[in-house]
Amino acid sequence: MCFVEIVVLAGGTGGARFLRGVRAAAPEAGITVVVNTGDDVTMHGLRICPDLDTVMYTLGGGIDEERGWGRAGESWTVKAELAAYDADPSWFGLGDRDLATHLIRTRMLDAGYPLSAVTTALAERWQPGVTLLPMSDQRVETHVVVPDPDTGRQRAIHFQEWWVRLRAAPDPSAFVQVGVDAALPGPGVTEAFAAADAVLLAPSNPVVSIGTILGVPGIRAALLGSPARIVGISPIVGGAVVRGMADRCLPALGIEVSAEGVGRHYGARSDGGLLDTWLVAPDDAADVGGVDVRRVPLLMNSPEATANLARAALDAAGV
Ligand code: FO1
Repeated sequence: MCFVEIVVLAGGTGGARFLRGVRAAAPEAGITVVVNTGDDVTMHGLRICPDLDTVMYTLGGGIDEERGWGRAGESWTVKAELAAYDADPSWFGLGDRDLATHLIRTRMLDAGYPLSAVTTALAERWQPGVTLLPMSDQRVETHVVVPDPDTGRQRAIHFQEWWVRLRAAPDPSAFVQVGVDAALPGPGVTEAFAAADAVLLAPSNPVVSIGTILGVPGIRAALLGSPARIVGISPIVGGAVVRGMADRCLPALGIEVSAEGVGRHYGARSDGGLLDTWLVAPDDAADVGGVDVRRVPLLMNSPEATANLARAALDAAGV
């Protein structure tokens, strides 16, 4: 195989796992990951980038496999000390090892380095084997519109508060990307799509991960202008999410919680949508007009299964 350039759009845990499969299925390829930064949050004065860290740790061998986020072998001493001071927020899991990443990132951002440069610097240690590109160097934060428990009035809270403190319990009526209008595609993002031989939409949250990336002005057009085929992998299997809470996000956009619903939401590239091919689980129906739908095992429950899934996606992309 000649040198192949693969571009993957990804969010957190599911996207990171899928990327391990892509790396295994195409060890000679150049892999560039455009990562969602809408989940980013500032807490205790530190800038935290959950999806960038989850991909970096997962591919760098530092992830806590069971949680799917944060560092393996973690301890929570600082978190306990903060709680002892009643320092809010105490509901977010800041691990001692993980804190080093946030301290370095915050120091570099404060020194004026853009997030993309910070990400490159952090990845030096972890050697993820892929190029990590934040979707934007400008801050874009996902906020969730939910009814206020006391007044019932709609109010926007940060995604992390909804996702972690409230466990996505309140029904969201909308997701807002704060700052997106002033955001530009991160350095290297549009170039990556132009040079791509394959573009993959990882089985990440279609609303707050894939949707947030594509909401950055210029990214959707760059994606659709790519010479590569665009292959998506359904994050919904058998009408349910495999992991995460995409099922709590989809209804807010009127998207059916099914492989077919998400496929139709992404739409056919020939019709102004995103997809050339849509991969769904063997038992899932997915009649998505204008899209090549293929049934493949989607459960990433072993390195082999994950590599096979990635290989199926790359086959569909023709690489
Ligand atoms: N997810 C949780 O469910 N609980 C947490 O306390 C938590 C802390 C956390 C800290 C750092 C980090 O990088 C991720 C963390 N996550 C936590 C996951 C995070 O909320 C989600 O992974 C993404 O934002 C969605 O993909």
